[in-house]
Amino acid sequence: MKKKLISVLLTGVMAASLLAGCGGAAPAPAAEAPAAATEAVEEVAETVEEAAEEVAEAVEDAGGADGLITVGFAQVGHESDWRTASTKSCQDVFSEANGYDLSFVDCDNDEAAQKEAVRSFIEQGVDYIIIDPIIATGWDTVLTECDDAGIPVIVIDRTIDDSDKYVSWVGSDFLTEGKAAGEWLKAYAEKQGITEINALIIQGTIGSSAQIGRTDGFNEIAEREGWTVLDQQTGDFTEAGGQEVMESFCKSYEGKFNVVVCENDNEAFGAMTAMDNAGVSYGPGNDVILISYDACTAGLEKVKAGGITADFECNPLAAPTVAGVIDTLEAGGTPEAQILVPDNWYALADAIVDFSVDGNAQSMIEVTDEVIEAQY
Ligand code: GYE
Repeated sequence: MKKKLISVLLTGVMAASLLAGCGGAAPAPAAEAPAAATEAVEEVAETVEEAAEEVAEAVEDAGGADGLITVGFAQVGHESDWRTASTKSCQDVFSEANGYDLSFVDCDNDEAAQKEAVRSFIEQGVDYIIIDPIIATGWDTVLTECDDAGIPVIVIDRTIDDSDKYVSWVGSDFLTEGKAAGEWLKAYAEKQGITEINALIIQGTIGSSAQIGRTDGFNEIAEREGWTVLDQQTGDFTEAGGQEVMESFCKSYEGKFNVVVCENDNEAFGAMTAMDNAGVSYGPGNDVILISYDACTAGLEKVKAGGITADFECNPLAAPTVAGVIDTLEAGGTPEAQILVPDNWYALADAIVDFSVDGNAQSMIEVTDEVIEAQY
């Protein structure tokens, strides 16, 4: 990029000095100026104009006049505390102070709007596109367009199933999160002497890889253990959605359930309101074991207060790792295709039990004020 910039600059300078040379000669009266000389001047003027255009283009290629790396980020939306933390982290990392010019689009959980956002980044000619895919499928066409435009795509958080036209994915292992919740429940129920599990699941946005992994992971353990999953319905990862689904569950399954699994903290907050209104007690030592995912600050506060029995983290701070991927690409290297962000599992002391996932022993973190303080 630098070489190209220097060569077009030189062309411009040479053409300009040629023009200056012509202009410097004692001007002949216009009428007498030989046609050839006029043509020569016009040609040089054209060359200068073209060179100027090329300079502008090369400057743009080299990261804009300000030298910033341009990044477009098509974010899922603003449905949860997790999402707020993810957005903040991206905006902090891809700041001007850090050498980036970020185009951020909140896609409001609208799949079509998300594809449009990506296409607008292609039109802008950004250097890199980051996508947190609302759902896992339907991506190949737009990713082919990114590929054709020569713009590297990095996928953050949720995964894409039907295309491999991206450089790297950085995120959490949702299937492991779901299995961890299931294996924890098995160990915790044993400790509590609970022999029968009748579970209700409030799922995330259907078709998102976070929903698919968590639902499949938990259900795998439920099937293996012969538990009853009474029902599973989506709350779309929102507090309002969680409350609405739980209100209907409380009516349909009154007195029949002893476990509620919410696929994120915000759904759990909504489910807690619905259970409060229906007079159902939940949390350690109460009628219903409440399991949640994300473990953002507000979620851990509910663990500490004895509402959520165990919270399975999904770390939203993947942006620094994505910046590392961009650094590798800028240096001409090949980043890893998949980079996992590690997660922790949280509960109060009494709900901390030993369990393993796929043969790997897991450890849990006891929720204290300091732990909450340190969380995002
Ligand atoms: O769990 C939920 C959010 O994609 C992992 O999306 C993310 C999920 C997260 O809305 O709170």
